[in-house]
Amino acid sequence: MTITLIPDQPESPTNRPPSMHRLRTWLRRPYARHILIWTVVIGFLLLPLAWLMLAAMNQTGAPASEIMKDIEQTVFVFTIVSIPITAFVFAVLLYSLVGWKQVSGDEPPMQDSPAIRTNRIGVILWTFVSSALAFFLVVWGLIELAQITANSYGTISADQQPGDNNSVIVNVTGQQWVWTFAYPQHDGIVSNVLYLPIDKPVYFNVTSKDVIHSFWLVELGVKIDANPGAITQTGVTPNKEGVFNLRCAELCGMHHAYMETEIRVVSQEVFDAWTREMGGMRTS
Ligand SMILES: [Cu+2]
Repeated sequence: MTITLIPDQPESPTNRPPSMHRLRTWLRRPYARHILIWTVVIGFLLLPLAWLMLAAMNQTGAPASEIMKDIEQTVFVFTIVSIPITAFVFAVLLYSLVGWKQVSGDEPPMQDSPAIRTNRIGVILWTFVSSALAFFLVVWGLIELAQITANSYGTISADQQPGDNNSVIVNVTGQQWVWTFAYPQHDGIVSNVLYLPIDKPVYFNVTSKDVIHSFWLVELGVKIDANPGAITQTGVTPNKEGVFNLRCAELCGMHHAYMETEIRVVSQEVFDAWTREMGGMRTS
């Protein structure tokens, strides 16, 4: 029995050329160059996404608080940081869809140069780059989370909230399918529209009468569960006057989609006038 040696031996651990040489050979392949060019092109095409997202979020008047500003900044940075990897994945996808078609017929394609998956430099490079990007996102996320928690006054229980004139306490109750806001510092007036004075810390004590709801101040970047039998705390300092949206963000039954109302962020004078006016129609 004779053994015929095929001239183009497939690469194996014993005849593998050095990593750098194989990387250069791989980069010389026309498709490798195409994928890299497409990565750059798609990357630039995806860039406007970051601004588009902000425009969509700001349509109804956001950011109306520091918290929302932090959230928007995070969305923006995360979009930018994920663009290189997204662009590369799309470039490979595009090549697989369009470029790969050129290999046709029954013959399997020849191995035209060394495989990239076993290339030490290549493996180290992409592991390092994707890990560095992921690490940056984790660190950014943790810092922003701490910032947002500080701006929403963490979870300060009702008996520890400053009951002075420099802040507003609002007791929020969700029920199928309305929101009710009680102002204990202002003779317990009750409203179905959330009035807030500008530039003053607001503390919310949130609860529910029936099922789980979610108290979402859209343009102010606040969202917390409203649970029956429990009180959840959060807060915000509105820094923009205007009319904003308050929605329920937890599927809570048939009319969940209509469980929304207005947030009116007004000047201190308007707020005081409103509380005086509402004082006359006290329900508590
Ligand atoms: Cu609800």
